[in-house]
Amino acid sequence: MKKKEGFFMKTVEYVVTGMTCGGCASSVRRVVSRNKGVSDMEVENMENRVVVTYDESQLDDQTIIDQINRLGFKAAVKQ
Ligand SMILES: [Cu+2]
Repeated sequence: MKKKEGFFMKTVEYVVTGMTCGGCASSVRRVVSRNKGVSDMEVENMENRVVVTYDESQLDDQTIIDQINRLGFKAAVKQ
């Protein structure tokens, strides 16, 4: 966890299954990147991988996971 401009940023990797094409990846990107506090995001549907860097005073893992699941995919924090 590093301090950046007064906020606590963290980078979390999620395993997301069900993203079968670039369109799936775009919808995940669109929904999650809209959250306040997201500073960076990577989506790789071929690798079931989503990486989000966010300010944990504004957002949390469960919110991100719920948003992805609501789109019809299955998300979990990578262990
Ligand atoms: Cu798709």
